[in-house]
This record gives sequence, structure tokens and C-alpha cells, in this order.
Amino acid sequence: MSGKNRMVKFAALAVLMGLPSLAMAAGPIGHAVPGQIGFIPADTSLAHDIHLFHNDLLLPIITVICLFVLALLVYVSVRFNEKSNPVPSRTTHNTMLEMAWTVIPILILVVIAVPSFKLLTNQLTLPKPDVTIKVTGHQWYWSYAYPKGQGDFSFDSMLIPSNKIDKAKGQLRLLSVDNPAVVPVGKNIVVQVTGADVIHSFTVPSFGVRIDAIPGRLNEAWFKADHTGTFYGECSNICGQNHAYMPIEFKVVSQADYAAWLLTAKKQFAMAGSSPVQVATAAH
Ligand SMILES: [Cu+2]
Repeated sequence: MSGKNRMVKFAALAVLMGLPSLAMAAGPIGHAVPGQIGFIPADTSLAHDIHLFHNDLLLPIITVICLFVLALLVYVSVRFNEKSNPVPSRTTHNTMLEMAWTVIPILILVVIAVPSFKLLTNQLTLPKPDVTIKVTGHQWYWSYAYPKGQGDFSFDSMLIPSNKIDKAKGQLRLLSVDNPAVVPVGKNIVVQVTGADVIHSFTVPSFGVRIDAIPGRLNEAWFKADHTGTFYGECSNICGQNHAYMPIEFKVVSQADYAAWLLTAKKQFAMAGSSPVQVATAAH
């Protein structure tokens, strides 16, 4: 095959492989499923990095440590029990050994700390937002406010009671809400999170977002969803009697669908909402 032909073939392949990402196909499942092992699939770079950190770094380290300690225990029990070792050694110190069991754990912690801090920095360094949403935790529901420029409206998002769940519509028990939050795909979404009464925690596993909703404080987090789809989360801070009944539902849609939703939502929630939405201006 000539060099030119190869180039053409390669380009065609690249285009073909690029198509699914251009089409922004429906994303991974945004909730836990029965029998699942491991995390809810990631749909943002943050969640992806969290999974990588846990699965490829922490899990191997703790596995090796557990096996090592188990092996030591078995060895000690077999080799130094009363029968096989009737006269115990009187040794009390071993400088090399003591150095090793101090220095090696320190090195392990450093190896964990470096990527961990990098991850934290990524989570807490807000990109320039395309959409800013204010999220407020209440006992026991969430409310979402879209500021000026994004429609200037707010609404409450309540759990759909289990006996009203419509499986045909894809609704999920204890996860689906009457008014899901809607955001555009592939855009930087900044959420400003606060609590109205007690401390809640805004958590959406697929996005790698978990941040406390504290009364009198405005915490910020961000995410950029890779795919369209529906992604669920839950309050992750025990906040009272109905803590388990204040789920979070995000619909990630195309930019065009988002613009259309803003128009309908603005009309729908105009009557319900009262004062104009105030969000803090991000310090960029
Ligand atoms: Cu809560």
C-alpha cells in the first residue's frame, strides 16, 4: 500500500471512530443497578480520574498490604508458636527493621498523596462556567435556580412517591423526581451549593461531584458531562427523617434541547418562582 493510500485509510478510520463521540450518544447508566460491583460508570473527566485513582492505585496498594500482613500473621503463627519455638529469642530491637517499618509506610502515603492532591485540585479549580446553577438542599428536597442569562427562574425538585413511579417512562423508585435539573452536554457546569436548614450533601457519582450544602455558605463544584442521558445522585449527609428521600436527577441534553427547555421551564416556573435568582459572581 502506498503512503498516500495508507493516509487516506487512516483518515477514514479516524472519522469513523470519531463519529460516535460527535453524535454524543446516550451515556453510561447514571445510577446503581442490582448486583453491581464497583462504581456507577463515570461520565466526566473528574469521575473518571476518581475511578482511576481508586481502582488502579488504592485498590492494588491495599490488596498488597493485606496479603503481606496476612502472610506475616500466618508465618508467625506457624514458625513461632509454642511447639515449634519453645525457647523464644530475647531480641528487643532491630534498627534496620524499625527504620523500614517507618520509612516504607511514609513512602506509600506520599505515593498516594501526590495524585490525591492533583485530583482535589482538579475538583476545586473551577473552569470558566458556561452554565451556573444554584442548588439548595432543603429538608427534604433540592431546589435549583438558573440565574439571569440562563432563564432567571427556580424550582423545587421532589421525589416521585414509589406508588406513582411510571416504569414505562424510565422512572426509578427513590431516584426519579418531578422536576429534574437540565444541563447541556459538553459544557462547564458550575454548581453553587448551599443548605436552607441543615447540612446536606450534593452528590452525583457519575459526575464525580460531592460537596456539602451548608446553611450560610456557598460551596462550589463543577462538572462537564461527556454524554447525554439521565444521571442520578442522592443527599449524602444524614440530614433528618427523610434524608433518603431527596434524590438528585440531572438530564444532560444537547445545546439545542437545553435552549428549548429553558424557554418552557421559564414559562412553567415563572408563576412558582418569586424573587429574581441571585447567584454569587464567580471570582474569575
Ligand atoms: Cu439532605
